[in-house]
Amino acid sequence: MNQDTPGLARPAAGRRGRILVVDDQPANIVVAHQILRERHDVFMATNGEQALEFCRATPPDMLLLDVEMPGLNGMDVCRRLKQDPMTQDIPVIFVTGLQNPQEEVACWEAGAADFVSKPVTPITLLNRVNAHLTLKFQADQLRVLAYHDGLTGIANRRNFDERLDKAWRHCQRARSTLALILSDVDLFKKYNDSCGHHAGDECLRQVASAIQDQMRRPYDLAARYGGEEFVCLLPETTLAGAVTVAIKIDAAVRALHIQHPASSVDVCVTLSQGVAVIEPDAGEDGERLLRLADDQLYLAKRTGRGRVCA
Ligand code: GH3
Ligand code: MG
Ligand code: MG
Ligand code: MG
Ligand code: MG
Repeated sequence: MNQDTPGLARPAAGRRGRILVVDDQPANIVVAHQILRERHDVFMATNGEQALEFCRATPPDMLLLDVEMPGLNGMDVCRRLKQDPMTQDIPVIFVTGLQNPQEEVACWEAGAADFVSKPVTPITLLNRVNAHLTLKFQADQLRVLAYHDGLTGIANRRNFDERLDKAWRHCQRARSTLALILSDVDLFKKYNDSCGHHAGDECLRQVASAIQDQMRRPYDLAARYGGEEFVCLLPETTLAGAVTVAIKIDAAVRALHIQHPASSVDVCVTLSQGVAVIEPDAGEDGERLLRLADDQLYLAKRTGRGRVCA
């Protein structure tokens, strides 16, 4: 089937999907591959364990899943995918020879996005796949928009709030410390006044990127906290470790050499930073950690700006 086949729906932006076809009978995989390969990248697994492993290692955009397989059956696979935050958003279309309504109910309950019955009609399979891929791509795009700052592209406040909650609980369980850095651009109102808002926006983009570059571990998060204020969340980090990161951020921002003609701190843009660390306690949430870091930030401002206080 080519692009112009009548009745053929196109997925969002004509993007190719990564589709995992899971079936214990290789002949069924071959049929699906022939139908999908022109528009999508098709991967295959011949049992449930293989499918789960593939999804955890390199999450596909969609699964076409056989119901009856030896070992883990399709419903088991679907249930497990839906339980894991890493894989729960992957749509699952069951490809089934079942005629039994109770089994259909069980598939929906396991988290199916849709059904296609065997033997498959090529255009029906392709249209179902394209329709669900479109939804998946749009949902992915919405998540990116909802969790990232429009100006700088780094994580936004909502993203940070959710991650702070998770990191708090993680460090509480692991009995480790959680560190936080608040970084505020010095005399930024004056920067805007002397260089213009457009330059101000560009300055924030560069500062955000310099801060982001200092996040070296997968669980570290840099976010725009608001206005000209940024926050870094560093799980399982000591105060000394976090201060080291703050000093690197300070150096990286100075190294941008963004001229600040109205600054009394330096000839170029600088940050004031407050660092705090806490051993998360069951009785509270991240608010206290934020307050502690904010107190240190205030101290950095009061004692001359362009410095790190902890
Ligand atoms: P301080 O050193 O005490 O932090 O002084 P400041 O001028 O940086 O702090 P203040 O809170 O007085 O001003 C922050 C300024 O940041 C004012 C606001 O217009 C500017 N700002 C906030 N968000 C943006 C933005 O998205 N783009 C631009 N260009 N400016 C912004
Ligand atoms: Mg089978
Ligand atoms: Mg400021
Ligand atoms: Mg302010
Ligand atoms: Mg501020």
